[in-house]
Amino acid sequence: MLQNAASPLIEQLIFFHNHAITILILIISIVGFNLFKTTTNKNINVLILESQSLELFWTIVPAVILLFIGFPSIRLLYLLDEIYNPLITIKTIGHQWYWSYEYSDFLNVEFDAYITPNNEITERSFRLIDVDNRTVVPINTQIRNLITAADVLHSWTVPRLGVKADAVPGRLNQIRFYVNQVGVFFGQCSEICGANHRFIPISIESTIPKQFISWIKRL
Ligand SMILES: [Cu+2]
Repeated sequence: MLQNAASPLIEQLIFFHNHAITILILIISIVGFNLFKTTTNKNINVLILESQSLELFWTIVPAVILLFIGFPSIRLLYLLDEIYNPLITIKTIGHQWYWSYEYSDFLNVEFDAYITPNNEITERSFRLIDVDNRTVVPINTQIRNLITAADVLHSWTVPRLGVKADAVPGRLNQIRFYVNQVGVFFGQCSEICGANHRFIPISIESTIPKQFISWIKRL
């Protein structure tokens, strides 16, 4: 099941997913119904096998359906790739096995995020999915994330924000997100990166800009 959207783009992606599934269900129902009809009725076979207009119909209609899937899909593809006037840039580096973050817009703001060990769990943290240093971002702000890795391939993923980008050593990948609600959003490394691949979660905490600034000052 898809998690609730926390950014406009993943909202659009979920909407597109539902749109495509609706078309899929319609096709399966209509084709299934006709298959059943033609295999159980002897006379209808003659009608279907010798009908020119029917052939024309089932060539054109799927082409039109493909356009209805293709155009929204291409629109989203380009929207996801667009970096629109980011206010903050975060640099994310994947390591075996932790993530490190740099806020290059501020002086000396960089930290490592390791998974919270089970014996350090409090009522404010989450088991096996939370980190010791959460990545704090302000809400309603365009944020650019530059992603790379120091050793092997990793993948930085946060489902509720609709972001997933490979962290490749020697290469800088770029994504953006816009969090439209206050909260903590979790993700996990999505590229097998070794023995502790499962133990490098991602937690993004979004707050109001005032709290974000006091967090930056405390670092
Ligand atoms: Cu991994």
